[in-house]
Amino acid sequence: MAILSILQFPDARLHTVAKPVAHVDDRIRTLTADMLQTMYAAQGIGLAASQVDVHERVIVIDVSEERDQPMVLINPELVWTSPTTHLNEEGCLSVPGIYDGVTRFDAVHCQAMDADGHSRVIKAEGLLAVCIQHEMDHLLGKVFVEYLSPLKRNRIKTKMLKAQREGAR
Ligand code: K1U
Ligand code: ZN
Repeated sequence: MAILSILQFPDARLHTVAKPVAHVDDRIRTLTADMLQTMYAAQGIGLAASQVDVHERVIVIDVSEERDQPMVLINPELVWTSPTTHLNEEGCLSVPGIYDGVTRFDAVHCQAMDADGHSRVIKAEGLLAVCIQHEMDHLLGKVFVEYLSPLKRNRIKTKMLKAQREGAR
């Protein structure tokens, strides 16, 4: 297993639209194992392949307290969304240190394949539902700051570029 490098906003590669996975094979299983290790090392609850510069529809999630319930979602699709929404505080491993409110469906049903290539429907609410929606946005090339006002987004962009310049010194 390996810890992968996470792209940082405003890296243009974060806006790439991911392609469906054609075959769940050992290459994809290695990718999901590496993504889980990367997510746990970064203390995240989710990670999309787009964030590690792999533009295929793969997500890993673990919202459990004990960090012992990894989920792998390959080619995820929302097959049902609740009629109600909620404003949730979100963070992102590609925008470290920034937290803000995003409106999401309260509950979703998501069809996806697991690491064995078996298709299943995940019925999610609460933090899991929020995380699935956040990670599926990444696969569409969308970062959560794009829901914020242009003023906020530009401030975040300036702050991130400054931090990246200082970190590179
Ligand atoms: O996609 C990512 O960058 C991972 C992201 C997922 C996420 C967090 C909160 C709401 C929606 C989606 C993170 O894991 S950010 C890490 C973090 O700060 C956090 C961890 C647990 C709960 C809330 C935030
Ligand atoms: Zn994110």
